Amino acid sequence: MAAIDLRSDTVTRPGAAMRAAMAAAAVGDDVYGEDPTVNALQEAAARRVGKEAALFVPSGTMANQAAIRVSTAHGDLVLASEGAHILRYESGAAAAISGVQVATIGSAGIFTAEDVRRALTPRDHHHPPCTLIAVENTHNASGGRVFPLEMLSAVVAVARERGLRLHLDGARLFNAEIATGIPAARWAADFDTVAFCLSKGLGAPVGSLVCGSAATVDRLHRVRKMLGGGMRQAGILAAAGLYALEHNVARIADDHANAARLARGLAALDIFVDPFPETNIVLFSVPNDVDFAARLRASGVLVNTVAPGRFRAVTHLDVASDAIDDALERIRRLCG
Ligand code: TLP
Repeated sequence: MAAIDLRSDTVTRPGAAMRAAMAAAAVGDDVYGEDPTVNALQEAAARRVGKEAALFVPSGTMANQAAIRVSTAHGDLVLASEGAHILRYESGAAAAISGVQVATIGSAGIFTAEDVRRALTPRDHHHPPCTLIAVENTHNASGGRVFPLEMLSAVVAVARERGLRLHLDGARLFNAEIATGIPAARWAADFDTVAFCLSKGLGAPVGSLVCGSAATVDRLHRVRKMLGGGMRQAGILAAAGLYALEHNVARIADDHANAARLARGLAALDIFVDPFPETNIVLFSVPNDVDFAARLRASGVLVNTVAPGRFRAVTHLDVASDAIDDALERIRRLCG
C-alpha cells in the first residue's frame, strides 16, 4: 500500500523531465558568479516578480532571514502576522541573526492598516524603532490564506507614510497568483524584498529566491555568504528551478482543486474543516483525538499535527485526485 504523503508540499520528488534538465545543466562556480544556470534562474526570477535582481539561496528560511537582516538593525521591531513563519518556524533566527523583536498583529494571517498603526511604537527612547513589516502570502498557519490585495494596499500606504520597509514571505507566492489570477509581480510590486520557494508548490527539490533592487540584492549576497549559503556548482539545482518556473506554475490549480476536494470529502465525514481552503492547505480538527495522525499514518496517510486534535494536509504535485479519494476512503475506514 503506497503512502499518501500530505504532510507538506515540500515532499515532492523531481520527475524524469526535471531530472533530465538538472543532468544537462551547464555549471560553474557560483561564488565567483560563474554559474550560467544560476544566473539564468536569478534573471528569470527577478523578471517573474518584477524586480531588478534576485539571489538563489538554499531555503525559504535563508531567503526570509537574509531579507530581515538587510532591512533592519539590531534592536528594531518587526511587525508580522499572527502565526508568521518567520517567527514561529525559523528556529528563532530573526532574534539570533538580526537581533530584532517580532510582534504579531491582526488575526489568522492577515492584518489591516489600522492594526499596523496601533502597533507602531512612538519615536522615543523607550521603544524599539519599527523598521519592517513582513507579510506572508499565502499564509501557511492559517491554511494557505491569500492576503486580500486591497488590505495589502492600505498596509503599504501606512508603511510608505512611516518610512518602513516591506518584506514578502512568498514561499507560496505562485499559489496566490493561481488562486486569484493576480500576477506574482503585482503581489510583489510594493515590497522591498520578496522571497519565494522553488521547493513547495513548484515541485523543485531545493532552493528559494530572494528578490529586490540591485542594491538590496548586493547586500543580500553578502548576508548569504555570511550565513554559509554560497554554493558552488549550484546550476544543477537551479536547472530544476528554471524547469519548475516554466512547467509547474499553471498546474498549481490542480493542487487547489484537490485541496477543495479533500475539504469537501472530510466535511462529508463530519470532520470539521476550518477555514475552507483558498489554496493548497487544508486544516481540520478531530477533537479529543490527539493520536489521529499516528493512526492515520498506520493506514498509509501522512498529515501533520499543528495543535492537539488539529491537523494539516497539503496538496502538491505528487498527489493526484484519485490519491485524494483514496486518502478519504482510508480516513472513512478509520473514523467508521
Ligand atoms: N514551511 C514548511 C515548514 O517549515 C512548516 C512547511 O512544511 O510548510 N515561509 C513559509 C510560509 C513556509 O511555509 C516555509 C516552509 C518557509 C518560509 C521556509 O522554507 P524552507 O523550509 O525552505 O526553509
